[in-house]
Amino acid sequence: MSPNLMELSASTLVLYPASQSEESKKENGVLAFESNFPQMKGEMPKEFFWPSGDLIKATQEELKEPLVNLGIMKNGDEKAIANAAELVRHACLKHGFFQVINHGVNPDLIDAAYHQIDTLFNLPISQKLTAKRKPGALSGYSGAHADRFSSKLPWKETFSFLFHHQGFSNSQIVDYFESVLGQDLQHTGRVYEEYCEAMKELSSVIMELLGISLGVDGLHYQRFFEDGVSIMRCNYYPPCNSANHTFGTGPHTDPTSLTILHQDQVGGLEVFVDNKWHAVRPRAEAFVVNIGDTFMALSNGRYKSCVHRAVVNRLRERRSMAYFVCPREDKVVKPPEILTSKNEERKYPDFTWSNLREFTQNHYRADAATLQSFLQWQTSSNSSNF
Ligand SMILES: O=C(O)CCC(=O)C(=O)O
Repeated sequence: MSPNLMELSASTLVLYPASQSEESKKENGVLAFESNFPQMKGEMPKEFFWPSGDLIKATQEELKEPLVNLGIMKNGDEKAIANAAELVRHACLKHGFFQVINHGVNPDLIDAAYHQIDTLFNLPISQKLTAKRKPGALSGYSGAHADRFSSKLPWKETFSFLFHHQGFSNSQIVDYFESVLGQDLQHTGRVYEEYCEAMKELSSVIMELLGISLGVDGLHYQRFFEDGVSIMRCNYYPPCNSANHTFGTGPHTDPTSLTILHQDQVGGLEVFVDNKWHAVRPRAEAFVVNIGDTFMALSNGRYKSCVHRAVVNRLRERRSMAYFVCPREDKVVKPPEILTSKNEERKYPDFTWSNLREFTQNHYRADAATLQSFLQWQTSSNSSNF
């Protein structure tokens, strides 16, 4: 078994606001993390310190990821589409990161979604905890992921929720927000409903381009994700006195298929390429797109799911919004035949997103070796079932 298998018996860090009653501490049971707590103003709690081996600084060189103009996908200019596909192909063979511009998402909607991050994370901790993520679940509020880990905690708060691509009402997110946070959050839910709808459209265009870039029918991946269930995550990184000793998000690859991320202008996203950490320049007009482990398998290992991380800032808070595209959970993940027919071996056996999700949620802390470790785990669980 890999040494990185999760500490399932993680003792939970508890950082309660001084004002919180003993009663409600017991009721909430687990963690509360808020940078406004008096405890967080002084020395950083030891659970947030990362080993020095992990704290390697980024080079001065920014990542040279391409800026792909998606406007050309609408007007059908074949030469322009072929050029864009070539840019994507080159980037995905090397590291799996590119940015998209002229993506068609209304900038006012992006601003509104950022505004709602403030609404969410400014809620009183008691209210945030009513939406606390349950063990093994994908949705809900999490402070520093201390419900899952007991060390190397990330300096952040997150709020995640699911978005079904089809078969659900157009108030699925409003309903979720109301159910976990109450009626006051109806507007927040409406903004994210619209944002996720826009992300779904955008992901479909990117899937078409990825298909073309791999020489696969442009509709193949679009169809594969048609009935998927994606995950939307709002990240809030408070300023941190000990920024050089911790991370906002530790080094990891995304086990999901494709990530479409918007980061604010503070900057902090970094990618590990050619044995160095490179910053990804924040661009208000662009979305950062990266390949996840599941898409790496769908491309038969051609496209890279790269290790990335987010650093925190000593003085400024930072926000980002990540939309993780995922297939329906029981869909079998395998590359299209055209990618394996030319004497090219299958790099990975069939698996379902639901199995990989379970592995990364419950058994393994995502890192560069997630996919390989998952496949070993899957093989050993299958053989122990005989
Ligand atoms: O905030 C960022 O820039 C990166 C976030 C991220 O990698 C994640 O949420 O998985």
